[in-house]
Parts: sequence; C-alpha cells; structure tokens
Amino acid sequence: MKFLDQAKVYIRSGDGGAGAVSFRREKFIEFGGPDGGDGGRGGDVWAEAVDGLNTLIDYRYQQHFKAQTGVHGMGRNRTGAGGKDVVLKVPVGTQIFEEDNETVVCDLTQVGQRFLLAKGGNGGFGNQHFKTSTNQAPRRANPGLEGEERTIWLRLKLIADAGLVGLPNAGKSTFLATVTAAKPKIADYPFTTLHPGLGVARVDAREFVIADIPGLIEGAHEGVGIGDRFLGHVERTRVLLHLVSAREEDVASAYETVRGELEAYGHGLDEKAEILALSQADTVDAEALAEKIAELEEVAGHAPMILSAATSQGVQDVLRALMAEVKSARDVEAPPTDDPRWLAE
Ligand SMILES: Nc1nc2c(ncn2[C@@H]2O[C@H](COP(=O)(O)OP(=O)(O)OP(=O)(O)O)[C@@H](O)[C@H]2O)c(=O)[nH]1
Ligand SMILES: [Mg+2]
Repeated sequence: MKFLDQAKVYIRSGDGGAGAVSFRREKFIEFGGPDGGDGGRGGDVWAEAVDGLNTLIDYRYQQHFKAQTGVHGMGRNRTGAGGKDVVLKVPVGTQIFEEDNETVVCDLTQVGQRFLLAKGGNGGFGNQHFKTSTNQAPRRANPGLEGEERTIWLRLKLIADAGLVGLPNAGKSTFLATVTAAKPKIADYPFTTLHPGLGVARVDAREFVIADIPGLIEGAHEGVGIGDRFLGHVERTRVLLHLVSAREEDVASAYETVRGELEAYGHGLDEKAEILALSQADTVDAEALAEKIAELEEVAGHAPMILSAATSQGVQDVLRALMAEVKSARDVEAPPTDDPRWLAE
C-alpha cells in the first residue's frame, strides 16, 4: 500500500523581454532622441496549496512548467508586458524538495499558501536608459535576464480525512472500493481486511482521503479479534463513517459495540464527528429496513443515513456529508512567515 505520492517536475521561469533600440521620429522634430522601451519581466513559477486536492496525480501527466517570456520593449517608450506566471496547484501537505529529493524547499501546510519557486528574469533596459551628455543617441539596449530553471520533487504524505469503522462485514472495504480507486480485499467473512487501506474519494470536484481499517468487535481494546491497534490510523481523521449493516439482527447493539470500543480506545476517537449509516440496505425488505432505522435512531439519538454499495443508494449523500465535515474542520488560515518568497493570500 502506498501512503506516499510523489512527482518530479521541471520548472522554468520566464526570460525577461529585451529592451528596444528606437528613436523618436516625427515630422518637424529633429533629433528626437532615444525612445526604446524596457522589456517586460518574465513570469514567475509559484507553488500554491489549494483546497480539495489530495493527490499529485496531475503531475504524472504534466511534468514541465514554463512561465512566459516577457514581451520586448518597443519604440515610443513602451515597456513590454510581463510574462504570465505559472502556478503549480498542490494539495495541502505537499513538501517540495530540490532535485536531490532531500533538501526541503518548502512545506505547504495550509490552504492558500504560496511559495515562489523560480523568479522571472528582469526585462532589459531600452536605449532611453543609456542616453548621456556625451552620447545622445545610444544604439544600445540590454537583453532581458534569463529565467531560472530547476528540477524539483513534490511529495505528499497522505493523511486520511475520514475513517471507516464498524463491525466485521459491515461493508467498509466495499464502500472504499465503490468511492475510490482503491482495491481492497472484499469477502463475506469477518476480518477480510487485515491492514488499513487508503483511497481518495472525489465529490463535487473536491477530494478527500478515506481510511479503511479492520473490523472492530467487542473487546477489541483488549486485543480481541484484530484488536484496536489500527484505530491509530483514524485518530487524526476529521470524521468517522460508522457503518452498521442492515444484515445485523440487532443493529442497536452492533452500534453500541463499536461505540464502546471507540470509547475504550480513547484518544478523542469517541468525540470525533460521526456519520452513521445503515449499510447493505438492499439486503432487507422495506419493512425490516424501517424497523432497523428506528432502532438505530433510538440508540444513536439521530437517524442514520441509508447506504447500499450494491445499488449505490445513498453513496453520494454519504460522501457529501463526509466532505462537509472534512471541509469545516480544515484550517483555512495561512501563517505569516519571514521568508519573502512566501506569499499568503
Ligand atoms: N448486498 C450487498 N452486499 C454488500 C454491500 N456492501 C458489502 N457487501 C458484501 O458484504 C461482505 C463484506 O464486505 P466487506 O466490504 O469486505 O466488509 P468489511 O466491513 O470491510 O469487513 P472486514 O474487513 O472483515 O471488517 C462482502 O461479501 C460484500 O460483497 C452492499 O451494499 N450490498
Ligand atoms: Mg474490510
């Protein structure tokens, strides 16, 4: 299982535009003097942490990023336009390294943070700058400065935003497989999942990471079953999706068992936001479903969402509910720093 996502990219900031050599030429005006404008600045290359991204997959398809060259200066003292910047949009939590993949360039930890990776070259001076008392008609202008080029590594350590909990066979891995590209093992026996797995879900053009962990049973905190040692993987998530299968005879006690294990584990897991869903809803008839909904509502204090990975009933709604929790918990403030290459929006 890969918890790490990385990409090697080549970046180049824009060259500055060249200054112009030009002289004022108008009817009835003799010796109009130099009027060559300066070249425009080349575009910069920035990295920016944005919300709603969770992979570096885009950088597998595009590895070259070049900012635009500044426009050359022109006659009549016209300065060339600056080249357009290029912004590498990366998920929060992306670290950028030098070509050696060891030296840290920057660590983008909050939404909106921007870091200047390569500054565009300055534009060259036009010949108007070279006018002196002894040389009134300079035929000299500067070329623009070259942009910088470098190869960098982008590295992202995936941290799950949402964690799946429930008894064995509740359909946790099936849910992960339905909403992400992850391919966990799925089977109708308990403890199919032996190791946690991660997947990236996308809803309404936003992404978040879901962690699937082995099922919990009563006594997991004492080591029964696979135990609770994998709960650490969902400790840092923003929200838990608690699945209770409609196949359970007694959904209320299924719910309470898992809640009890979360409480026994501690570390704030029992205080985390929880989305409760009655899963595998397609396996029972309407009457039984209504009963189970009522039982769950009674024990949890609110109605569960209804989910079926088989018919995809409720899948989008559950994803949206999870996303809403993830979003509200995400920090959106960028910290001030002293390095001038940082630009907080
Ligand atoms: N009919 C139906 N079957 C489902 C649904 N979701 C899961 N299943 C089946 O239920 C069984 C258990 O699913 P898993 O996803 O492996 O359950 P799990 O919660 O990951 O189980 P553990 O890893 O053992 O804790 C499998 O046979 C799935 O095919 C569903 O929505 N409808
Ligand atoms: Mg599983």
